[in-house]
Amino acid sequence: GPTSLSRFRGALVAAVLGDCVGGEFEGVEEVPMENVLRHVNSLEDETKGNGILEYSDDTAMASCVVQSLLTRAGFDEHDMARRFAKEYSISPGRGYGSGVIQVLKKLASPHLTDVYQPARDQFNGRGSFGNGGAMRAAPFALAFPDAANVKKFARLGAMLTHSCSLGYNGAVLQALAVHLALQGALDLPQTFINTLISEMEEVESDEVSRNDARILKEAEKPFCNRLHRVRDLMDMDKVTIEEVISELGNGIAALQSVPTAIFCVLHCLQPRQYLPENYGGLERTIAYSLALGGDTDTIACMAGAIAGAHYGVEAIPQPWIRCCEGADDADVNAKRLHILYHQVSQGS
Ligand code: R7I
Ligand code: MG
Ligand code: MG
Repeated sequence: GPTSLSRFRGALVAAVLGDCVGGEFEGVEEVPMENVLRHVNSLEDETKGNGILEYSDDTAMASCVVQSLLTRAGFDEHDMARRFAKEYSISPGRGYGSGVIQVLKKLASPHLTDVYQPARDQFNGRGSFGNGGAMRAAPFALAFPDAANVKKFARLGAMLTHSCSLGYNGAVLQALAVHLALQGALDLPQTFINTLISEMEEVESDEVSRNDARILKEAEKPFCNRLHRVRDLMDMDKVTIEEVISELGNGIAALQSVPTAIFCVLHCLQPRQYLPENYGGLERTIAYSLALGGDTDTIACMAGAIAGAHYGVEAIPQPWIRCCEGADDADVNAKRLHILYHQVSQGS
């Protein structure tokens, strides 16, 4: 049923899977489906397993978000910032974006009073529009039942490293997509995309967002613009990988990856001729995300979170889980978030 434990577990575990499995092709421009299927099918190999695929910054930071939300029973920006900084200092080699490293180093300073300031200093004071806020946004949807809180805290959580509206609004969109998927909203794909569009109409209507879009020479309400393209593409019978990349992107910017991840989920709700018949929707979503190339770990991680919230944990093949570092921890944390979520809903 809606907001079931299975959906919570599916969301967090499939996000880790997307990151770990997608890492293989990160930054590769053209990824033939053949290569994707070879990689994905190798996960079923009995001799693998035991977490041989390592997770990257996507999972490392999402796990900080989860631990912070659980420990503080809500959002605490100082605690979350401290966890990001500590995680980076312990494991700096997880493939972090080249800009965000500066922020993470500054966040480690005990003298820092405004935890949002290091993020504001990025890129000549404009802040990062990378997808690093969005890649770790799913847990906000698993901690707060109320959409207004999901939006508010996903935004603030992203702003600890991404102060450009094109960065943090991507996090809001990703968290909203997971929020809706947890409620079973993907049973009605048209309503799902229309709801996201109307939510983002409001999110992107403020002066800061309008100004950032103007300065960066993007369309007015850039995420809404991309979501309209997602809606057009999902209505098309046949759509090529090239069309998806040229319409939506597969890059490291939130604008070029969050709507793309949402499209991957929508496109894979039904069987596709170029994907194996024995694949369920979740496997299709992950495989398809990798075939787009570009920022594959992050697009598969975000698509995985949304798809996992829709299909539930039972849809994830066990051998995949065994191959991915951090998948078991994510499962345990999903159970804890499920308890927090239902406590919060009783309290409010
Ligand atoms: O967004 P971020 O945390 O990176 C996340 C990505 C994911 O794919 C992860 O898997 C990992 O591989 O990295 O890190 P940032 O450094 O904030 O942003 C990522 C990149 O986007 C930067 O290194 C820049 O190349 C680019 N970028 C910008 N370039 C110019 N001007 C982000 N913001 C700007 C900008 O304002
Ligand atoms: Mg990564
Ligand atoms: Mg990435």
